Amino acid sequence: MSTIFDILSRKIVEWRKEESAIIEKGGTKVLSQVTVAQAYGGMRGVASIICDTSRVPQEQGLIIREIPLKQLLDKTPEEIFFLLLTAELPNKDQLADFSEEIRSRKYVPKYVWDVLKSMPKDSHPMTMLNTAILVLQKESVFSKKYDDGMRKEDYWKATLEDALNLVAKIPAIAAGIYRIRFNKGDIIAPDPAMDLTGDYVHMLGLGEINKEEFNDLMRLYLVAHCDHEGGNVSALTNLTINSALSDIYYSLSGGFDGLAGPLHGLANQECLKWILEIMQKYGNAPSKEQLKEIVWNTLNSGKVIPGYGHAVLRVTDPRFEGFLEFGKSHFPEDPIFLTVSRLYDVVPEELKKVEKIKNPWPNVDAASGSMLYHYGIKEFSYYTVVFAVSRSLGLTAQAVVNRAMNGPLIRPKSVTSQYVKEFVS
Ligand code: CMX
Repeated sequence: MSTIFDILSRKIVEWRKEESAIIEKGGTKVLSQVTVAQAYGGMRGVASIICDTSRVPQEQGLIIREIPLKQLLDKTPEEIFFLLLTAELPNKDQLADFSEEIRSRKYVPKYVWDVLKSMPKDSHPMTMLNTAILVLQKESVFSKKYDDGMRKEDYWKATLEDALNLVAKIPAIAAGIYRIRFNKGDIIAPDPAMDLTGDYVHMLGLGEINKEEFNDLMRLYLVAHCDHEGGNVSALTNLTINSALSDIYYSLSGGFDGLAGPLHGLANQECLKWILEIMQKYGNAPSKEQLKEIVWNTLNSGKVIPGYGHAVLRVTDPRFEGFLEFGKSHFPEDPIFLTVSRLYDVVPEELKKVEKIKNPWPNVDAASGSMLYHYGIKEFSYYTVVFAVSRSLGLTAQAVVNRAMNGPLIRPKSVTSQYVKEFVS
């Protein structure tokens, strides 16, 4: 049997050769240019970093290791994590071995719970998640081995150890945060036999729900949010921090600090808050006219429509479509889901009327919260934590690949406004 370490050892030799050949052949070619507007505009569209785990063409949405997300919606998070790391889906034996690697690492030390339980009762769940990851940093294999003089070509192995430990523990931490923060009773211990999704659902300890159906939703949720190429706020932050050889406990919690912003992963919380406000005002079945009115009220008050628009995408997000399909087949009559679907009929047409908005279509956050709400997770400040459980797969995989490829210190050049003023004149 071949472990994930053996599989990657073989692949990395090839990947390193390929990279050297690319740089040797075309190292001086111009990949992208930067206009003054792009320098002032958050570097949109400037191709200047390498990310091999996934890509997001603007007319297609997420493609993981050259497989479109839509073809992966029936997979498990373990399969997706293996794919992100190795560029191949696992066969049956590889999956069994890889799943066991993860299962054996899922136990969370008591000191993490002590810290979480002593945090202020009104801490945001994302603050609790990032605190827990930082508290765990003392377990970093990378940091210990680095102090012991680890060789550069072995950095990826220590990073992979950290990645497996983090991905295995984060569902337990996330479930524990749910129970502590929202007074749901004692923390529920992991079940040694369960897979990542099943155990997360088990440890959340939701009451009377259709467990099988919720399990399937959670599997879909953890697959759909796993990665979104390398330039978004959380991925770029993770890359930058990790490039200083800060281990992935530091870089992942830093990336998740960015995910906690309302223009990024917190949009799912904002979106459900907005939908509940709409329903409070107009009842369970707001008409299209009422929805148009609320869209314009929101825009005119200077706020964004949460869950709509994207920095890269120019079509409906396939992740949104995945959730829409799930809702249609499992709870088409749910009033919140109905409002989500009706908003999809109304919002894009209205946003198209606002010239500056480049993408009027929904992103993943427009539907994801309504799914969790249906199964009883009504505390919407928790939603970004579920996003983060999934995104830990992509961000840790990106870090392993970057260390394997001896990724450089990230250090773009900044210029002053005075410099640009003189440059343009
Ligand atoms: N509602 C209102 N205005 C919007 C908008 C929306 N949904 N989407 C974009 N705009 C505005 C921008 O705020 C910007 O206005 P200013 O020039 O006044 O600042 C203008 O349109 C141009 O923006 P853009 O080029 O179309 O989009 P950006 O790359 O700047 O921003 C995003 C992308 C996602 C931050 C933006 O669309 C947005 O704020 N959407 C709502 C929040 C959201 O759903 N975020 C989740 C994204 C997915 C994720 O990361 O999880």
